[in-house]
Amino acid sequence: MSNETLSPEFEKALREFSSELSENDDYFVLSHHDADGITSCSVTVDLLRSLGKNVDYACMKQIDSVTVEKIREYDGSTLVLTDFGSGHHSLLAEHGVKDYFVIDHHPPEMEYSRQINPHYFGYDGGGEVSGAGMAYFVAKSLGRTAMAAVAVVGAVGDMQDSNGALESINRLILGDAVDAGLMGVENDIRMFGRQSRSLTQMIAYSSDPVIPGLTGNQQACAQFIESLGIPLRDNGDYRSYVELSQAEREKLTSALYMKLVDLNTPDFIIHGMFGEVYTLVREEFKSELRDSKEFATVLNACGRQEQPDLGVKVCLGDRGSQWKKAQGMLERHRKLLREGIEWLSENGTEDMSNLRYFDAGGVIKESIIGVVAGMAYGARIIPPGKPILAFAEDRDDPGFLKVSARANWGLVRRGLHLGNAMRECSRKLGGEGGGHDIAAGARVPREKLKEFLNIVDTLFGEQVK
Ligand SMILES: [Mn+2]
Repeated sequence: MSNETLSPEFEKALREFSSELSENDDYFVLSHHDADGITSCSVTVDLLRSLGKNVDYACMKQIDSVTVEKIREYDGSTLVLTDFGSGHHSLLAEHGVKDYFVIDHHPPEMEYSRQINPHYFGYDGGGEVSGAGMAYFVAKSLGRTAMAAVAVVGAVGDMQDSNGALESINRLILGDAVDAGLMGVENDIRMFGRQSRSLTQMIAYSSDPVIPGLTGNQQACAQFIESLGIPLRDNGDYRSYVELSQAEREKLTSALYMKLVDLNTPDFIIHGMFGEVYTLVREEFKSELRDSKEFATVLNACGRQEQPDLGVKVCLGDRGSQWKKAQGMLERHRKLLREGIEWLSENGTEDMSNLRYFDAGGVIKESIIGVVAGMAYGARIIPPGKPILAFAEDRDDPGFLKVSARANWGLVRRGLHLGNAMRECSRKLGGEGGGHDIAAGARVPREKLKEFLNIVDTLFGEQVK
């Protein structure tokens, strides 16, 4: 699977960290509420329980001056922060939180003795290892490897496979998951929904790449698939991609490939469509949990609707009542997304020189507005030539707006970096922000909206050559 090994320094630090971590009896694991955070929490809870410890846990959106007060309530247990914490030491200290452990992959704010973070060992937490991966390495150093596949879901949830495959030490975790018979790796089309979506939905809702004539148009997709002699249904039920025979898969993927070539789509976009897909082979056929990307979406749906604990229970193995509830979260998540996209197609976006934006004024919740923007962008409800900025009310502070920014690989290739732009521009106006090149976010004072748009517009113009 991989020639990668952990550096001896990293191995040693992991051993020291985990032996100190395991000295106590009662723990409280606190984690971020996205897919990587939920999986980080699950891997850590599984480890501590396997060691016979008492463990409670929670996941939340962020550590800030408000939520930090809640952290103090867990006095008495040993606090373990996962997938966040490395950037919060001074905040935690200011609020009297101490003696906590941190397992994180975000750039650390400062050295701290009970912290394990890949940046100190030459690994990039943005692409080489996720929060869940770090939790996995901690667990593995204590002999626990049962959660390898869940850790891979965390990495995929953090988009660490965006170059077509997991890289670097992420592949060690993948290798463990494969060796343990938990996961399968195939080279195939990397569209979302291979397990649980119908073929037409899979292609119509694909956001990267956009396929002119197909994206956003289920009817055209149905015709396209049928024209290849591939039946859409089997006994009346819509077929998903994983139900196709090998010959049908090849027919479909090469037809999509040819279509993109005919449309003069740049090579790197076509290449990005193919790569590794990670299957949790012990999960039920056509279940969302069988595909790592779809699994991550289930977890995000739980987190965004403030039920991250359901996600943790699913990761820890519940396939009964909690999984049922999590499926309900996914349904509702999809419904909210559909409604958001409908609102957007009716109301449209505002156009500036180097960006488009919309302000949903509270109609679309801040927790899903970024996803709505990304999907609408993919479906060409928003034209793909410029990045999109979406504004929503900040639930915790009405004086602020939440900004979600989305772009595509074409723009990123030309130099666009949304994370840098969000960080720089929001800071200038008394806000905060950051993120990836292709997806990022920020908070800005509400009365500075126009000013923010202007400086972002100018910066994008400088970034994109
Ligand atoms: Mn993460």
